[in-house]
Amino acid sequence: MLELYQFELSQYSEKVRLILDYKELEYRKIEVTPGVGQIELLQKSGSKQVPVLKDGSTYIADSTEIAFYLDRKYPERPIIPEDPLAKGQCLLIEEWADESMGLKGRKAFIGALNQNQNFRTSVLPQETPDLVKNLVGAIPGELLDVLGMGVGFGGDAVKDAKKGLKQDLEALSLILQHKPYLVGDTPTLADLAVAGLSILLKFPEGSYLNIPSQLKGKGIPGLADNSDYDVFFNWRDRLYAEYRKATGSTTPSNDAAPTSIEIE
Ligand SMILES: N[C@@H](CCC(=O)N[C@@H](CS)C(=O)NCC(=O)O)C(=O)O
Repeated sequence: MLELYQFELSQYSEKVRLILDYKELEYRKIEVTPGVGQIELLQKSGSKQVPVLKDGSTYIADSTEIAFYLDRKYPERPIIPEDPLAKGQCLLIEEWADESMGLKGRKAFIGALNQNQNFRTSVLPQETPDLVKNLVGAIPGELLDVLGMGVGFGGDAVKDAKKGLKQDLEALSLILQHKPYLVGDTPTLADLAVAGLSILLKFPEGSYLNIPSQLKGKGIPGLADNSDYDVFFNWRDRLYAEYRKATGSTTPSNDAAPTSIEIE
């Protein structure tokens, strides 16, 4: 069976989980322990970043490489169009989603964690005893590692990221207002990348992620709760309802869930 080395909260891992589900491929999730687990992953696969897919004895690192590999090896339900114009648009949107939306989403999410005690507490790893959680009062390095970034995001960087995301969400909402998918009439890698990479902006409502139920449907204030972007998030909900499998339908391994919370 395919194995996905991942972090549950990683948006690039989510992009791959959505692709695997869309293609109706069975897989087993392997939750990587930040730090020590990443060194093991590096030794096995050559990458210390998740996601990494293992197919037989082959390791494939990087969500884009994984997407290309899967479409080549498992051509049923293709995600990369053959038509040259559609293929060009699909690849362009996927690259933009990875390098722009995904990175800004991470920054804005960290900004929300910094500014919001409840939100921060909610995403601490489950093993963290409540007492420690209450005492920590700051984001533990481990969590920052999970999200693939270091400390030291200035307020301006977070503000700029959020401003850029607002433009992105407006653009996506305009495009999707009268279209079922970003390119053509069937889902492509462009849709799966954009939808998967948007989880940190607003966690999906359904039972798709191994996160506390209170977090579902919640996200970055000003984005997740802004009705201007309803078209986009409703579109994503429909895509998830149709193609993303609920948790429990994959074989978990060492799944670490964050603990319970309250966020505004
Ligand atoms: N370009 C990579 C980005 C992967 C990435 O940023 N992964 C993060 C988690 S979302 C990670 O592994 N961070 C830990 C680290 O960089 O040490 C992809 O598309 O897969």
